[in-house]
Amino acid sequence: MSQAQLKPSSISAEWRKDFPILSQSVNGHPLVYLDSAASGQQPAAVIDAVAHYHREDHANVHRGVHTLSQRATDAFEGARDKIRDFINAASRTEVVMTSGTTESINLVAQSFCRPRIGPGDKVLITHLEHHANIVPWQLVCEQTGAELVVAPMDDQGQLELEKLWALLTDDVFILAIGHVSNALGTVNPIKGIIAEARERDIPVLVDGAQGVPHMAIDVQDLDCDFYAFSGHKMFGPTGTGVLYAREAHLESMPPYQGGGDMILEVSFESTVYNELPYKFEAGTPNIGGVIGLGAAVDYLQSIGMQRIADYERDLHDYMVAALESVDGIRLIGTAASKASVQSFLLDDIHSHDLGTILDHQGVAIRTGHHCAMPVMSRFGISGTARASIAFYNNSDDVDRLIAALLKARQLFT
Ligand code: 7TS
Repeated sequence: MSQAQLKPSSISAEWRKDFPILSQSVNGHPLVYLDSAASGQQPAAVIDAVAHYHREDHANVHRGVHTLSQRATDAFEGARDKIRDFINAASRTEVVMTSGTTESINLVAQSFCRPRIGPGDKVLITHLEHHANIVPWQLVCEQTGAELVVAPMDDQGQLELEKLWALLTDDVFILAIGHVSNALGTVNPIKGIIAEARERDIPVLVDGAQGVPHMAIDVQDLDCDFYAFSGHKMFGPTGTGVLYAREAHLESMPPYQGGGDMILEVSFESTVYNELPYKFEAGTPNIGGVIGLGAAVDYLQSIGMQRIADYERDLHDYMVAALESVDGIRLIGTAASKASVQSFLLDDIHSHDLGTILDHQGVAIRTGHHCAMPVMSRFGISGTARASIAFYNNSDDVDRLIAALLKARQLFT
C-alpha cells in the first residue's frame, strides 16, 4: 500500500514506533502525550546519535588535532550543514547555534538593536507573543530609551492586519513576530507580513519556535532577516537552538558574548573576532545536543515536512471538532489559520485542576498562562488548558483526551 492510501492514524502508528517514551504507561494508563508545544519527544535516532557521540566521539570541538576532537567537530559542523539545508539558508555562516529560541532573540535584541537604537525609535511586537519575544525587547527598550509598540489581535486570536500595517512606520527599527502562537495556535500570514515590512525597510525577526516543528521553513522564500527556533520543540535535545540571520547583519553586529572560540587572536590590547558564524558562538557549545539536533533534522526530512503538516492539519481539525462536542467547553483561540495547538476551558474548572485530573488518566496537557500572559489578559482569563499535537499523535489520543475531560466534568458536577 502506498503512503498516500494509508489513513492518517495508521501513518502515525509507523512514526510513533520511533519514539520509545510514548510506549509507557503513566498512572496506570498508556501515555497520551499532548504537550509537544512545550517540548517535543525525541525519536530513537536522536537519542542514539547523542549516546553515540558520548560513547565514542566526545571531545571538544574546533580546537584539537586529535582524532576524537576531529570526529566531534565533523559531527557538530555536519549538524550545522543539515540545519542550513533544512531551512534553506543561503550559507552555513548564517546558522548560529544557540541554546534555544530565547537566546536567539536576546542575541538579536542585544547585538543587532542595542547599539543602534535610542529615544525616538520603536520596537514593534504583537499581542500574541511568548514572553521570550516580549521581555528581551522590553530590556533593550529600557536600556536605550526606545519604545515598545504592540500590534493588536482580535477575539479569535488573529492579528488585526490593517492595524499592523498602520504601525509599520518609519521610526520602527525592527518587527519581532511569532510565526505560530504557542498559546492559541494561530498561524500568522508571515510571508505577507515580512513583505510589508521589507517594503518599508524594516527588518523582521520571526520567532519560529512553534513553526519549525510543524511545517517546511524556507528562510530565503520568507525573506526574513532573522528566524529563531529551539531544538527541543523539533524533536531534538534541550539546550539547543538556532538563530538564522542574514550574513550582512551578522557581519555588521558586534559579538553577543566574549570568550573562547569566537576569536582569531587575543592580546590585552585588542581582539580579532572569529569569522561567521563562530563570532557568535563563544565558549564550548552543547556538542552532543547539536549532533542530536542534526539527527532530528535527518529524521524529519526522512518523513517530509509537507507530509507532517498535512497529517497534523487533519488531526488538529479532528481534535477541535471533538473538543467542540464537549458540553461546557470554551475554546480559546479560534483563528481561521491554526496549527497543532488548542487552548480551552471546561466549565469553571481551574486549568491546573483539569491538568491534574487528566494526568491521573495518563493524559499529559499543559495548563496555565503558557508564558503568554498578555494573551491571557486579552481574553480576560488567567490561564487555559492546552492540548498540542505532533505527528506521532493520532485520533486515539484525541479520543482519550475527550474521555478524560468527560470524566473531569463528572467529578466537578
Ligand atoms: N517562542 C515561542 C513561540 C515558544 O512557544 C517558546 C516556548 C519560546 C519562544 C521559548 O523557547 P525556549 O526553547 O527558548 O524556551 N514555548 C513553550 C510552551 O509553549 N510551553 O513551554 C514552553
